[in-house]
Amino acid sequence: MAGSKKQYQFSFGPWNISMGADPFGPPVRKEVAFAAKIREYKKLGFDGVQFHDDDIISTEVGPLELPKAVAKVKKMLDGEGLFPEIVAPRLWEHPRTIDGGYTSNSAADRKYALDRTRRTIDIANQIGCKNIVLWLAREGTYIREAKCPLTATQRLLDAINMMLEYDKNILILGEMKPNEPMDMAYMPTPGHFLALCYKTVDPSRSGVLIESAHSILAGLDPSDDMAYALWHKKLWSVHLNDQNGLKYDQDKSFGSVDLRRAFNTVWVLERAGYQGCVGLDVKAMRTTKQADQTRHLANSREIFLKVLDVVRSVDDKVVESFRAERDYEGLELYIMKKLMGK
Ligand code: GLO
Ligand code: MG
Repeated sequence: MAGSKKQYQFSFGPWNISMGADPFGPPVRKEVAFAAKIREYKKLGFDGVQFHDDDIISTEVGPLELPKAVAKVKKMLDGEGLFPEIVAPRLWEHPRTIDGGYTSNSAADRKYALDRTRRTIDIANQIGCKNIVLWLAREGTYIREAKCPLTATQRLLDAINMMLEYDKNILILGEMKPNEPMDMAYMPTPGHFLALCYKTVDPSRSGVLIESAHSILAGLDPSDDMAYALWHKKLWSVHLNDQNGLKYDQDKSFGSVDLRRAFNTVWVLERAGYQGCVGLDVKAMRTTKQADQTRHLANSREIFLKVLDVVRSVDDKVVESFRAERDYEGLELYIMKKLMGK
């Protein structure tokens, strides 16, 4: 959109500064204390913090001590001039969620998931955040016969309705991913979740967060997934990153694999007047040294802003004339030259 000069706000989660462990090897960098991570945000040009419930307070903290513990973190954010962008129940680490949370076959485990979600909403309220993100990590199966998929769909809808009724101010943002940790997820794509949004008790408070790597893992183009959700007015946050083909979830720096895909992503967000934060769910390489452990965040932000410059230099009239002539060879070269700075 020529002339538009929207200022984007950037966010990431404390988990994006990591110790470099992978399934084949232990940590390779020292742990960074939570408070020290919070002090990195502004230095790196970020304003928003993405949280899991237990990033804010440990699950051990009882309901009576909860307000005081949350207030401590809120004070930390206020002191740094940061805002909490999202809070997500971390429903994939606890022994009670081995077989999923909301879709578990065990009634006791489903109760744990719902109780923990209500607690997450309480935490979000106290820290001043209305965006509740649901990454449905273990809501799927390793073998398809393990659970009833019809029951699972209903249970997911019931869980979301419970949240919307529990607090009339929150927004639910589903973050869909087709696989990993499970072999197959029940809601593999944003499109699946969007269909569910319209069946909830409050579709106006039900939407999505889309992560680039998750779309790529589903064989979809992130910019098309985002455009589709934007058209529905339901793209309320993004996790921009990159992914080298169909393998484990890589969370590479934004644009580092496919710059043209990054261009199309930014182009769509910019043209649609996307209002949410630019979340960067990126991971440092295992080889990264301790001193460089936040470089992937700064780099991803810088790449986004550089790609934004390219997007803003695109002349809509030129694009339209190529389209009108059905000259897509010409249009392709025009875009490629923009990307090459020629
Ligand atoms: C994993 C997800 C994960 C979520 C985060 C917030 O693949 O991308 O990092 O974004 O836990 O719910
Ligand atoms: Mg993510």
